[in-house]
Amino acid sequence: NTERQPWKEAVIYQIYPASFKDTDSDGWGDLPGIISKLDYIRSVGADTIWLSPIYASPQNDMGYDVSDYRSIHAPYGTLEDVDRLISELRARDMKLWMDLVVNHTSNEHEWFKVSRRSRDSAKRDWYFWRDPKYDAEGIRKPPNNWKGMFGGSAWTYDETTGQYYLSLFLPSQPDLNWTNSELREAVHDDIRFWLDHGVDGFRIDSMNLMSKHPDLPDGEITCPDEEYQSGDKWFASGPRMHEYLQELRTKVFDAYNAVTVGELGFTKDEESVSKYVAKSRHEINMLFTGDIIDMDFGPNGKYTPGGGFHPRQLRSLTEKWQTAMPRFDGWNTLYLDNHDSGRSVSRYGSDDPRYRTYAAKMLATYLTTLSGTLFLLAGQEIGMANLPKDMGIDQYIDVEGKNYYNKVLQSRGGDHSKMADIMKELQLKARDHGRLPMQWTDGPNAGFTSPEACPWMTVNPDHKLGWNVETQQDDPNSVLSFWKESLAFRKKFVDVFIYGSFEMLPESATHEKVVAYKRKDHSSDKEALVLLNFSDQNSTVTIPWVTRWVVLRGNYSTAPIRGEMIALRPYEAVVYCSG
Ligand code: ISL
Repeated sequence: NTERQPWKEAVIYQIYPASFKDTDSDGWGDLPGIISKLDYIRSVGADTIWLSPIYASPQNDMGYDVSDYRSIHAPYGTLEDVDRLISELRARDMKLWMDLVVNHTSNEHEWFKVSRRSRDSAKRDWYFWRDPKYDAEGIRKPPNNWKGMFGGSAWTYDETTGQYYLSLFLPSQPDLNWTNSELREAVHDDIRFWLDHGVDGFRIDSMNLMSKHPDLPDGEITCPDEEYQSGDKWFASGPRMHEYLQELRTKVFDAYNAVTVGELGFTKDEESVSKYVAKSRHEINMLFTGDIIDMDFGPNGKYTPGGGFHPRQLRSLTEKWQTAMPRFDGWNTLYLDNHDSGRSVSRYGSDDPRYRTYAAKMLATYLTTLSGTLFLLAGQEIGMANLPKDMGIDQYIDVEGKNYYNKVLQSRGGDHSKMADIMKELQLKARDHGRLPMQWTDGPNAGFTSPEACPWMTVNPDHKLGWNVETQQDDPNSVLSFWKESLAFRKKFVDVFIYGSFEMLPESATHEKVVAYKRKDHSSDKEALVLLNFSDQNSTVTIPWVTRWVVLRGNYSTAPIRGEMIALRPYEAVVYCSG
């Protein structure tokens, strides 16, 4: 795992294409917009872009419902635009990763249209079709009790043939049946199509759902009051999962030296994770285990009240993966934001104007001083935050949050005034926040689109208060400047921060709100200590040996007072180095 590789040192900038930059005033970001910002992305210190899906799609799930893997959703542009993007990236020594959404397609994909036509259709077996069940009263029921990821049953009834098809996400996202080898080959060909165009890597969406238990058994009844239950034990990391990944690797990715990162749900224990990423298994390069994104979920799901963030969770997950990956020769991903969640500064830091800059810089210090490949969501580098709390439910448009809100609303007699607890969760974690239009300027529509255009998603009004690229670009104290410096700093000390060893200081040795760890170069004595205060209060830590160390970096303009007792100011981050 200390073997140096460009992909391990890469900084990957995730672009949610609809929200990045619109050049034709339709309120929807596009490929020419992305091309126009490549110099900017490079200037931040990123060398690779990962595009959330840009394929043809009816956009029921913002492109995670693909209707044709080989063409581009028209508002984004054309295949020629992708070719131009690739050559512009090459000219800057940058790389392109695409999102690979092959656990399911859109119901408008030609494969599904053929599949649904008749029970003996040539592509019937490319999806999961099953007969209905009937209860004692003769009422038609789905083939099993699985709950869909966005609510309701995971099965959709189709009148055409009187059968149900499996749709773990939306009814318009039917699951592909990977046990069918013709389907697998068709998917392989579609992937090769992009690799031949020059794509360098993929983020594999819902990766470990691609193999299900062949019998599709009922999920255990854990919520007796609910009609449908979680079936994850049977649909996540199924028996042929590793076979499919090894096949993808040897038959497709290897010939192109493509790099892959898989999204992993449900089976996140060390042993399962090691099977995906141990180098010797030749499957994928890295994983998003997602547990860092799920830290503050409620006990019965993302938006159920009763969750919340404590730095203790981050301390233990960071220690777990920083120490586990080297053990099984895997490689970490580092991320705090993506398009499925709230902005990290609002969730794990603070978007209170008094602390926001410090908190955003503190989180940047966390991400840039750990071992792994670093992923940044567009806007994170300028400290973009969640929608303001005074915005009501009508500003939230994502299907996941809306479906959940409506389900609870119904159970509370349709009374919006009783929804404050759920609103609070949405304000922190709704997927909308990760999808807000990029804030380029303090002008109309934050410069995301022209002033007269209507952006597809609410623009956060805080772009007028300095939370935009233009304002931060020339300010040496801005979050943006801090990110640029932090990424350069990380590069300068790759042997410590990217390839070095890791040791977490226990909570008892520091402070409950302080995350503190040491990083050490394997081949020299160079050592660093990182102290991060996840609190809006001063947190005092006592680390006697650090009195001899020097401060390398921090997010306050002055270093904390030197001594055995270090009083960290709100959201302060300090990096010390031994000698
Ligand atoms: O969004 C989630 C939590 O808020 C996740 O449960 C998510 O549904 C899961 O991680 C799979 O996500 C991916 O596939 C979905 C798509 O909606 C997400 O945007 C994508 O990241 C279906 O393709």
